Amino acid sequence: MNLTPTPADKFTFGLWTVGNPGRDPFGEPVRHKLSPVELVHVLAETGAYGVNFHDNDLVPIDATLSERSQIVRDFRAALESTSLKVPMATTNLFNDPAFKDGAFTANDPQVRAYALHKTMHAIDLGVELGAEMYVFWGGREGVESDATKNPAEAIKRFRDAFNFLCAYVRDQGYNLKFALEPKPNEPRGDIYLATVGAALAFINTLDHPEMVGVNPEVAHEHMAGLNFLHAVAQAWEAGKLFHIDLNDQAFGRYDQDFRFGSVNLKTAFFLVKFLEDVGYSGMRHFDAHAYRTEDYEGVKAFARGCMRTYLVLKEKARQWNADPDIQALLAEINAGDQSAPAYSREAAAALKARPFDRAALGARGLPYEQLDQLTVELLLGVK
Ligand code: DIG
Ligand code: MN
Ligand code: MN
Repeated sequence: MNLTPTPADKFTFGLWTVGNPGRDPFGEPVRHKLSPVELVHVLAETGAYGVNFHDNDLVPIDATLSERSQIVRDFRAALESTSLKVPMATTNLFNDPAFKDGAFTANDPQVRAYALHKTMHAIDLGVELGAEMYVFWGGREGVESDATKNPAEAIKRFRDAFNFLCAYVRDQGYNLKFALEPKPNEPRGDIYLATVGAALAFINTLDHPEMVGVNPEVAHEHMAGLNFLHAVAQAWEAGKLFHIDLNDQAFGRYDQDFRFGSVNLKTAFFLVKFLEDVGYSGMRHFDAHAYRTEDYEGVKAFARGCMRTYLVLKEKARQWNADPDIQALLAEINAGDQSAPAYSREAAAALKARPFDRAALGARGLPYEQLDQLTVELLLGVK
């Protein structure tokens, strides 16, 4: 089995992933900071296709214009020497204290204006380096107390911001799409647009919904206790799976952002199988970071592990699709005319008049235990 990543796999990582110094709410950094240029070389060494960034991962928030220019020149040179691409960019609207009450949904209109200001400059930076996808994760867009904000007003503020930024991108003539990344909580007590479903409903209320999709993250739907594949499938079916954040996460825990497939192998398998079966052509972005125990060799092992597990599961999906026992059970399960009934008055009358043997419908055995066991044995390598 070939487990060496290629550009065709479109594996990408954010600077903030392999560059995570290992700080957590209860401990100081365990790794020295690497520069964006050094991180590009780390990712190139592991075989990644692309590198993404928040504006301030690359350009410090208080950098001068000349410092910005030098940083961009150095970064661009590293991209050229490694052939790494920048498919996606995003804005850090969560670190700076100015955003402590949110960015686009903050009660202070000056903060909301500053968030638009910062995002437009960050969009310019992303486009300058080749990004065609722009992610919005609203880490601070929420509340600890609903006494502080009317949630319907917050949604209106979100809509005003995204309508303004879509108009900016159109006005600039940028080839750029937006991907909203939901999360139910953390760092805020509750975050608005908490799930993929909420984000999909919101997108339909925008002036230019065609420009906006979603960036589902495994950990975030798991934090909400949801089936990640179902969220991804709904986004895909709606033509809104613009990007995806792959990682792993135990249910009912803080945002762990673990290495892809390191917690729920079976759910990771069904996800990879879906993405490959439907021909998802977007980036496979690993928004995860290494354990705090690791040095930079461990960080590289983390990055390789994300990509290797994806490739193993991609091969397992091919085997699943080719397995005669599995396919025979699927044929049995899906027997009969699966076409949707077209409505007509006659069809409705005939269906209402049609007799059904309800007992027989309920008595039919479905070989799901066999099918799932075959899947498990294929994943365990005994099939
Ligand atoms: C967290 O899951 C968020 C931030 O890391 C970033 O804004 C976004 C990009 O994938 N994911
Ligand atoms: Mn996360
Ligand atoms: Mn993410």
